[in-house]
Amino acid sequence: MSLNTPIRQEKGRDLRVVYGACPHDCPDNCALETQVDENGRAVSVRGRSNHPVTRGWLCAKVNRYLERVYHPERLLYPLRRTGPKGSGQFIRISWDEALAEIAERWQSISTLYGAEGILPYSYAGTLGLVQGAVTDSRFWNRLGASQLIRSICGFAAEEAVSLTIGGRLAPAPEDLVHSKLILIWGSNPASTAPHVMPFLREAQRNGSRVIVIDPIRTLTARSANQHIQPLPGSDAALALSMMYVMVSEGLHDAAWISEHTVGWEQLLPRIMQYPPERVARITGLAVETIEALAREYATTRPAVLRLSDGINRHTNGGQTVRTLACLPAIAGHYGHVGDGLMYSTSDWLRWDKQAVSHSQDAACPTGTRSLNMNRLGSLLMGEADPAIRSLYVYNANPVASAPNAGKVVEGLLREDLFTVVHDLFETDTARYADIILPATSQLEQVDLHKPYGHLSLQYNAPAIAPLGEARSNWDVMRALSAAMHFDEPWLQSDAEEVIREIFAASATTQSTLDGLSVDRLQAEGSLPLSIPAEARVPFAEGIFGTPSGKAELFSETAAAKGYDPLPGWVPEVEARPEPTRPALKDEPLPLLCPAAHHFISSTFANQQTLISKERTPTLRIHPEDAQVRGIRCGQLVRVSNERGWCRLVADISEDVRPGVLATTTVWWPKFSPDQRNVNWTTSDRLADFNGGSTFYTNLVTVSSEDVDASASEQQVGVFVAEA
Ligand SMILES: Nc1nc2c(c(=O)[nH]1)N[C@H]1C(S)=C(S)[C@@H](COP(=O)(O)OP(=O)(O)OC[C@H]3O[C@@H](n4cnc5c(=O)[nH]c(N)nc54)[C@H](O)[C@@H]3O)O[C@H]1N2
Ligand SMILES: Nc1nc2c(c(=O)[nH]1)N[C@H]1C(S)=C(S)[C@@H](COP(=O)(O)OP(=O)(O)OC[C@H]3O[C@@H](n4cnc5c(=O)[nH]c(N)nc54)[C@H](O)[C@@H]3O)O[C@H]1N2
Ligand code: SF4
Ligand SMILES: [Mo]
Repeated sequence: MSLNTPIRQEKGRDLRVVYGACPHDCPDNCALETQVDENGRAVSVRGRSNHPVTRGWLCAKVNRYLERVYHPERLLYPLRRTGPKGSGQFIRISWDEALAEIAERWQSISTLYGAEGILPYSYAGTLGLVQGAVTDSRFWNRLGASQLIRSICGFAAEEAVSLTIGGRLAPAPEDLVHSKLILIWGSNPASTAPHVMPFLREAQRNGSRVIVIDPIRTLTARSANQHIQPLPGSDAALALSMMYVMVSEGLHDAAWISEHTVGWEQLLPRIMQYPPERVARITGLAVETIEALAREYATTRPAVLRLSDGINRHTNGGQTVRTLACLPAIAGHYGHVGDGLMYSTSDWLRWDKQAVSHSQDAACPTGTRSLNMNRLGSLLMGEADPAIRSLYVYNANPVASAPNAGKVVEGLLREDLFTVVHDLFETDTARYADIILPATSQLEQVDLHKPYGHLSLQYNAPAIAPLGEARSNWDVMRALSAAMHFDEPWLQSDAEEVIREIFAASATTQSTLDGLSVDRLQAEGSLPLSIPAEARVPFAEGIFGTPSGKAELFSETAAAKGYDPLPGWVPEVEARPEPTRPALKDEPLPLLCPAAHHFISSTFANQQTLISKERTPTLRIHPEDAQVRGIRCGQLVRVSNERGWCRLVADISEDVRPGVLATTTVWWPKFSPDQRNVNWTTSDRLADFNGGSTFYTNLVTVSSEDVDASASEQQVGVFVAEA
């Protein structure tokens, strides 16, 4: 089955050890080892000790991976709907029946209306090359289905970083120990990239300072040397004001700016519009806090700025990230060990696009339309023209995780929509399916993983046989290709062959693959990318991947796309007019809904042990705001706006500042009060850049009054019982 299978003696038994990779949407992309007993059952999943970032431990979620793999509610067979949509009534059918029915429906849609009437919807289930990227492209390109714009997570930020520094290159987590100042801006690695934390601690032990800038007192903020709590959506103004202070006090790096940037003259007048006195009113921070932050960042060397995608999920998120990406340039913090912008390492290796997708093959129809996944509900409800007649969901749970989820449900209830869901579990989305297909877990499939948070590649060999009749994403694509009579060899090759093909094509242009091979990856599991020590610091030679080869403070490319060519701040589309004034009782407040510690989006949010640790879907509200509204701690409150509502358990807390609300996500609607979660309120409006998502631009009113008291106590009983 797999090549990397050393036998180890443990507890008197011979256990086979299989090397793998964590498939989840997490920058750490841990190297795993699974121990398998003589009956072919996995008995443990651990982090590999010789990996430079995993270092022998896994997070609170994947430590419990076997509970997921052997979960009693794993889907094991294909199912067909028998009751009304959403009723959860299904009967078992065979794979042959399921594939034949899907192929027949899709052939008929293609003939009558065109294959663009079929939309594949997927995102973060697995980030693997085969079970993600190849599955996302090959079959759909051949079919001529609508293309999905994969914008739900970091699309605005990726665009902003590319426009400014020309690519996603970042220092590796290990290099944080060289930083004297680590500025963590709108990012919560203690929960979302936990393997960064030991390096932060080591830096702190060596005397470095960690400053967290986040409206919420997160787990990361608790252990920082300083926590700065601006109002949401105000960060670009804060960064511009830091530049103002630097320029006013002569702390900017004029020599570096003149040599390595374009657009300084144009940016300067913009900076001058952001004196700390003005920005104190925008951010809710003290003038002294802004000044001190600017001075410390400008004068501490090396200083690194860590960003992740959280901060980009606002209507002004693209410009926020673009402004933040300019900060290191103004201070001369690019190109040295321990400095720079720590956003993503994705572009150290770029897979050959044609080998992945075969989109240029003659068999693939060209010019197919692209639809933005953030608009799923609206697309299903008429925005797409021609209409979407069939939806194929895999690697995703949009009823839980998509914005404006109420509208997604409305769309899924359409009688004329043929929905297929491929997942490991009967998610809230699967309940609306006409056909459900069972998916394999990572222990049951082959894949290759490129990280976005470090510099090693991970091969995932299958450790156990598929449970029941579960099939991997790519195996389903191959089966659907056969059912649709697509006979191109690149739709038939198995996962390992696909990996070999893409690896070989990519190795001709990617020097980071020098000396690596698929054979070595299979044998060793994980290998560092080939990056010479002197090339490891991004932009050390002062050359950026932008059109000018410099850090672009002014960007012609941005202008050509219709964006402001300069970094800048605009208020969010939904914002309080006077955000620093105490909020009145009925006044809507901004609600942030970032990542939960024990889930990854909605993945793991159906495991009882992890649900118990996360306790209950809460609304963190400051004591002053709770008092005006007469809200008690532990009470079920209603959170609503024009898009919808949900109910959350009030957690009165100074983790949030007055006028700001927070919850954590993503809870499964079916395990939430009224079977709905916070995404019934979040917006499907698109961000300023690249059609990005805007989950965190969300004004809501909070009230306790319209909740029926007895129902409320009952529900709180259910949801707080495990606390
Ligand atoms: N445990 C866990 N790990 C995960 C995930 C998960 O759900 N759970 N999700 C994975 C995925 S898909 C992703 S994209 C990453 C996300 O990784 P992160 O970006 O670290 O996660 P988020 O929680 O989305 O956002 C980080 C922080 O940004 C803050 N923030 C939001 N708006 C603003 C703002 O306007 N200004 C400032 N300064 N801060 C703001 C939030 O309060 C939050 O604490 O994590 C991945 N890892
Ligand atoms: N309120 C709110 N909503 C958010 C966010 C937020 O911060 N707040 N974050 C957003 C972000 S950053 C992201 S990336 C999205 C993620 O949104 P989604 O991509 O929808 O992620 P999940 O909700 O985790 O759903 C992934 C599904 O894939 C399934 N899966 C896992 N592995 C496989 C596999 O190999 N094959 C198949 N077929 N299925 C598999 C899992 O069981 C799970 O049901 O959520 C977004 N939603
Ligand atoms: S979720 Fe992240 S930290 Fe946890 S095992 Fe996977 S890669 Fe590692
Ligand atoms: Mo994400």
